[in-house]
Amino acid sequence: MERSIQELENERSDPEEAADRRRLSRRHVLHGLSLAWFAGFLKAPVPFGERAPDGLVPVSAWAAEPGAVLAEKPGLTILSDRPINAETPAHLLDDAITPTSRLFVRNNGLAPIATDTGSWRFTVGGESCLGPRTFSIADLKRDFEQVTYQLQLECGGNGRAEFRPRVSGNQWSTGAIGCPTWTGVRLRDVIDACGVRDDAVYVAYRGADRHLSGDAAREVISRGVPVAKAREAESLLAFAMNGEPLPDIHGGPLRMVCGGWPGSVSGKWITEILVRDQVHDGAKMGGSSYRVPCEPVAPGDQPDAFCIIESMPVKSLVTHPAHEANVVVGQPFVVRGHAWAGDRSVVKVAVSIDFGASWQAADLSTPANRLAWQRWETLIRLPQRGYYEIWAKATDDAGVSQPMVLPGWNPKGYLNNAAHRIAVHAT
Ligand SMILES: Nc1nc2c(c(=O)[nH]1)N[C@H]1C(S)=C(S)[C@@H](COP(=O)(O)O)O[C@H]1N2
Ligand SMILES: [Mo]
Repeated sequence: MERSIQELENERSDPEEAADRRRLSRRHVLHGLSLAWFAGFLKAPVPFGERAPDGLVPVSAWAAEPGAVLAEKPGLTILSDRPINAETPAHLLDDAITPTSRLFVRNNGLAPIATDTGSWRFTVGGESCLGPRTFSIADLKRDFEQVTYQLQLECGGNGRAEFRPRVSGNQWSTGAIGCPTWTGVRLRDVIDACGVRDDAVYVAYRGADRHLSGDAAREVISRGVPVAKAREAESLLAFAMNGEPLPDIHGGPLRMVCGGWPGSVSGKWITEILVRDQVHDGAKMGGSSYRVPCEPVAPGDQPDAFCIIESMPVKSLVTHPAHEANVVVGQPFVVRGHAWAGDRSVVKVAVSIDFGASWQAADLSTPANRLAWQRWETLIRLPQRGYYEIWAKATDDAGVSQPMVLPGWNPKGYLNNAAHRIAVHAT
């Protein structure tokens, strides 16, 4: 069906322009398509169509191009292969705990060549560290308490594909999120082992990955978090994921994990931890990297000042049924997914089958621990044959809900937490 929609699209516009649009945009090749036109195309009714906002593009028309596959992660969509970046379709994120084979991959450079756990060493230093130390993975395991938490990891650019005007970078749709379990030691225990001076401001990482240019002197990415975030009980130096040694592709043998913040603070292949007396100034801490306008700007405008992204906003996914599923008219079926809210917790998830005109509350579970996503579930019944969209919207403990449309445009396309929509067909 995707193909024939694209063929129709080609017919009604300049082929070169259409090809360009397809290349540029994976989800919005059909800008301006009306729901009425779509109903005609489907040859099926759109039962709540009259309630839909004017100009709404049906989610079923967001054509996704089939991607190549990663051998160890079947079903993930590859967005780029150098460096490797791959995201997870929503229905493959249905597990309560994200299996390793279904966790997205986001690399800014090339993974290190050698990641031998036995010989791995990293240092703890920086201006505000009294006595720099070097540790092996065995030292960490022996010297510090080992803890396991389930922690969400979401790329700051998750949802970027929807921004208009379009922004550069990997065109993530909804799949740069996962919530596996992580085992390691607490970052605070490790920095305390070097002795933290009172003037400490930031805790940063350096990693062993290689710059795409091949220039060994160029840093790929080196970010961090304020001391208060680093000192939280759940902020880890992790050497295991889902009970197995941390895989190379996810930063093995050692990575930082600071749940609820943009994934870029969770450094992979850790070679250095720095206790800084200033806000860290490593690669991708400045300019528009992982920063958003301090004050909202009009789409396409440059802001006067950028602010570093900290906690991620409230968000949710429908992980079952799969997008484009067929269901039986009148028969109740389970709709479920996850919701998460950065440093906050989720207090409510509501689901709509009539383009947002009415909402029903879902059952919401408590998280496994702080900074873990929460499962939600509800029963839905579709009254008559036709095309429906299921929309899910979460609200956090500060009363903030997801927007229905794209939130504040920003130059790098971060923090899109618009409500997730899937298509279902009742027959
Ligand atoms: N050393 C290093 N750490 C890194 C990155 C990287 O490119 N190099 N990418 C960051 C970004 S932007 C994200 S979203 C997460 C992705 O982690 P994952 O690939 O394990 O899913 O790792 C972060 N840590
Ligand atoms: Mo990221």
